[in-house]
Amino acid sequence: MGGSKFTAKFKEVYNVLKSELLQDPAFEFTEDSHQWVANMLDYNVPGGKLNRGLSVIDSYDILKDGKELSDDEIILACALGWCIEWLQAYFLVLDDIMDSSHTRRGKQCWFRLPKVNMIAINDGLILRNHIFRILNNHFRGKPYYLDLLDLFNEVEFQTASGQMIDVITTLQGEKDLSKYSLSLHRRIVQYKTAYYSFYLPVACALLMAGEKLENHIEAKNVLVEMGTYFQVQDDFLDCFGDPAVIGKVGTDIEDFKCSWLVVKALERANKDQKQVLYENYGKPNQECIARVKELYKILDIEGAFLEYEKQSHEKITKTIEAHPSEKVQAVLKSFLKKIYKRHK
Ligand code: GPP
Ligand code: MG
Ligand code: MG
Ligand code: MG
Repeated sequence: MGGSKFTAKFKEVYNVLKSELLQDPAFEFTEDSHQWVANMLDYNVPGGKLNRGLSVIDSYDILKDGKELSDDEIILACALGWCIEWLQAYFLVLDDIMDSSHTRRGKQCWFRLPKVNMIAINDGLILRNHIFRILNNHFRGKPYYLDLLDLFNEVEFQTASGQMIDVITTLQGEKDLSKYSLSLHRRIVQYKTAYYSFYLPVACALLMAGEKLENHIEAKNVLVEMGTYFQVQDDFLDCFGDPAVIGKVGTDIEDFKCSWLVVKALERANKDQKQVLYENYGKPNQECIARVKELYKILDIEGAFLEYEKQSHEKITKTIEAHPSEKVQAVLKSFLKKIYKRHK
């Protein structure tokens, strides 16, 4: 997990954006609402790994080929990075409600706070709207403003569609678990995770650098591949990660999720072992969860994951090295380095 030389500056820009949003002339804040939004932002926006946000400025820096960035460029790239962190906060607040999760980034999920509860849904909407307030404040008048709006809208649509198939697939799974397959899993994670987590940061940097996105389809394909790999890691960590490190307690087994782990387990299981899965998967019961985890151990799903991780890394590296532009190669490699063999 390589650090970014822009981390300190990036964190400063959060405070600037937050205070701009709290002085938005389109709304007359009362003391209570001012306090609510300030607190809601601090709780949900800055506490993650910041990988997505920092990738915008890291990528932009590489695209500028060693030329020193001006203060203005740094602030703009950081603001765009924060728009992605705001998008992520918005998704996570709502995802935790849908997944009945308990913890996130080492704290109670926002909606679990008694004073918040379903107000979290509206907070999700506020977070979403903040993105377009920030874009309007800082990018209106830039030649790529319209492209940015289109990009954020398209990626949000793809993510919500991915989330839709994530949640409706569990209805299928409840009827017949054997329907879960690698191709179904791939489709879900491509849409729910890869576009917003991997393509979006690099696409933002490309637009800032004056590039047209239709000329970067190959980079997009590699980033979607990386995003898929990233979500397989997320599925693995949901079951085998250390909650103290990943900051969340997994819920995929009891939630009946079409996780990479259950798909692999179905692939490897004999008839009796499949029966164990059918009887215990998707039940909110500690003993059932423990049975499923025990079966994952017996089937060496961890070994299957390590093998997948190695092969996927090799394949992505080869694809990157075949890319015609060395600058784009460097952007993609720096992103891959941030996530390879991650534990959180
Ligand atoms: C990750 O799934 C996907 C998202 C956070 C996108 C949510 C999209 C919405 C439109 C709400 P996950 O549930 O595996 O993530 P985690 O393990 O972090 O809960
Ligand atoms: Mg979730
Ligand atoms: Mg989810
Ligand atoms: Mg997960």
